[in-house]
Amino acid sequence: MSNTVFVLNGPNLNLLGFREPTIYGDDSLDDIARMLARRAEELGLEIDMRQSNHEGHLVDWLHEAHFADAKAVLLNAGAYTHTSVAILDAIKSIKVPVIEVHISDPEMREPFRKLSYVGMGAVDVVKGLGARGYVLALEKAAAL
Ligand code: CA2
Repeated sequence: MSNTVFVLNGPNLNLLGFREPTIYGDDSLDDIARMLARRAEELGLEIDMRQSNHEGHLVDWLHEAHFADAKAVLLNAGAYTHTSVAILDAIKSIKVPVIEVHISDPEMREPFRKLSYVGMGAVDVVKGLGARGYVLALEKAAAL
């Protein structure tokens, strides 16, 4: 197994730090990447972080994590969390453990965010902790 942790981010998360700070906070995805890089160095891990607005990219990257023998995937699939059977099937088809991450707590929001297809395949979830939830998820990945 490699020491690389894939951090995959779904639709609209490229806007983090620029819009809706009351829900998602002030940190941008680049800020989160810097936090993760610092902690990863302490933990002896490598980070491969990506973002896409396209569902199929997330499916392809989950497969890539498998073929790269990644240690874990931290996955914030954005709104695809609540809709994508394709992403659930991809999670189930790989042997790399996936940790679901959300900045907000979807369960405390609109009813349609209560269902998580990602959660049906993930080994763990970190939600509602803002950007630092990614760091906690990395620590969980390190302990797997
Ligand atoms: O809380 C999370 O991390 C979410 O995955 C964010 C998704 C939402 O659909 C999920 O229910 C929970 C939405 C990401 C949208 O990101 C934006 C960031 C800044 C401004 C607007 C949208």
